[in-house]
Amino acid sequence: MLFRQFFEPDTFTYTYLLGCERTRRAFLVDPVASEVEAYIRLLSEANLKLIYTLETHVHADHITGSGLLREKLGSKSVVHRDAGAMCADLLVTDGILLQVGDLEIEVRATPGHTAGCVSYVVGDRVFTGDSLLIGGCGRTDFQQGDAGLLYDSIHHKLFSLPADTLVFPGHDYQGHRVSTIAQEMETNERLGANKSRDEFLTIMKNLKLAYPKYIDQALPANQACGRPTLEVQG
Ligand SMILES: N[C@@H](CCC(=O)N[C@@H](CS)C(=O)NCC(=O)O)C(=O)O
Ligand SMILES: [Fe+2]
Repeated sequence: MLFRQFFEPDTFTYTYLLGCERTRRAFLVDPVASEVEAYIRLLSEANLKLIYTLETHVHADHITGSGLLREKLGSKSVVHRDAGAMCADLLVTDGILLQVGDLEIEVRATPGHTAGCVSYVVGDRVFTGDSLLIGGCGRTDFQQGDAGLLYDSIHHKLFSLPADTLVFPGHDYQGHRVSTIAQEMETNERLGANKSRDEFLTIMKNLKLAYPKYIDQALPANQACGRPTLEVQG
């Protein structure tokens, strides 16, 4: 398997490229609009065809590159049915399996940060978006966020994965690049060491985070796959 982690420093966003070496088919997880040319360059250098862009959710802090990549490369965008992005090509639900060459992708619904959050399991790794971050988790104070639901999603859908599963998050604000399920179960400040649901709810209620700087542009743009003006023009 070909694997690459990209970092967009303005919004601390991670994007992932996975490719099948045999068929040269590939997909991206959470592409960022401003980085599309870099993805296209790498795909071309590695002789890979982009099949899907997988969104873990409708992002509040940056604009997705899924619409631009669809226009430039013909890739299909994938998002959960409840995410609120009807511009996507495939609307998926919990348990759906997608195949890209020899790579199998399992969709696990992990709502809580938003109503339409999913994680994608590919072999020994899971792409958790903002559901489970390294040492933390996504906030739950907008986009139908629900801290109780997030606790249940993480416990039932992520902490049930094999302990050595690699955790690749949608963001990291401290420079961490990868974790494991075992590491998060032990050391995650909000969820680790068997923290109770009530303890988690109290932590989430008292976060007092600032309003994301790009949310007013990002949400409407991402509901149109990052291409709002084109959607209006039809
Ligand atoms: N300072 C960032 C914050 C972005 C933000 O709130 N990110 C969301 C994900 S969309 C989050 O859940 N962050 C978790 C945290 O900051 O602990 C901004 O203004 O864009
Ligand atoms: Fe988010």
